[in-house]
Amino acid sequence: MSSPRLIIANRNYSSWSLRAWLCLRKSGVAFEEELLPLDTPEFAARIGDLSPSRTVPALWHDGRCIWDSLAICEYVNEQFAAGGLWPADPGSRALGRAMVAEMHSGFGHLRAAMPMNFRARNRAVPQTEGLRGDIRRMLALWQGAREAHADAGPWLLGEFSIADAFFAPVVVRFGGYGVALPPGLLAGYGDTLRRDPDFRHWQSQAARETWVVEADEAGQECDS
Ligand SMILES: N[C@@H](CCC(=O)N[C@@H](CS)C(=O)NCC(=O)O)C(=O)O
Repeated sequence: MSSPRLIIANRNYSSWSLRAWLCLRKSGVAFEEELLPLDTPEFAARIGDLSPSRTVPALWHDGRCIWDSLAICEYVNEQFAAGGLWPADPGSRALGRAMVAEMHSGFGHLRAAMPMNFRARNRAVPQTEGLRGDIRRMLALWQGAREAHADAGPWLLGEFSIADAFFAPVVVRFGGYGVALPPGLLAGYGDTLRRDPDFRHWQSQAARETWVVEADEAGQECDS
């Protein structure tokens, strides 16, 4: 078996890359990374050979290309984590999958108004009804998951799972856009992520990045 190779984009902006990368790290498998900076001639020149959808992340392994973040997380779970990136309990697993699917296809207002940017500090955006609704829904989703799994560990479903990989970028956004996590289980959940060594590793690499996409100033970095 060859070692997997993950194609990612800027660590500051690419939330979909972060999700796949976190799952690979948590699986413990050794993997290579190749970073293509968004909005650069290098990205335009290389992406067609590396990802059929022309998006990142893309995972290459044993001659296969998996080009979507959720499909990558599920592949990593099967191939390198012996299923350990989902809880053993079928109900918890189903909840996690529903949460991740909702993140992957929903939260349009939040994704449009609050793109992930590790550099963002105290950003203010118009508080539309749609955005407020997405934030309420997000917090309710997390609260329900934490309440049901508080005895099983500090992550959303107890132990770290794909759900945590999927919501990590939202914790980052809430930090940059001044959305406070309510005290108790959710504040604790934010702390769990921010203290996690793998998350911190990504964050410290993001801090060393120098590329800035033009959209950064306008808050339109990446559909994340
Ligand atoms: N549904 C895809 C979305 C991936 C996506 O949109 N990635 C962005 C970077 S975060 C991208 O590659 N954009 C390409 C571009 O802007 O040219 C997934 O989950 O992997």
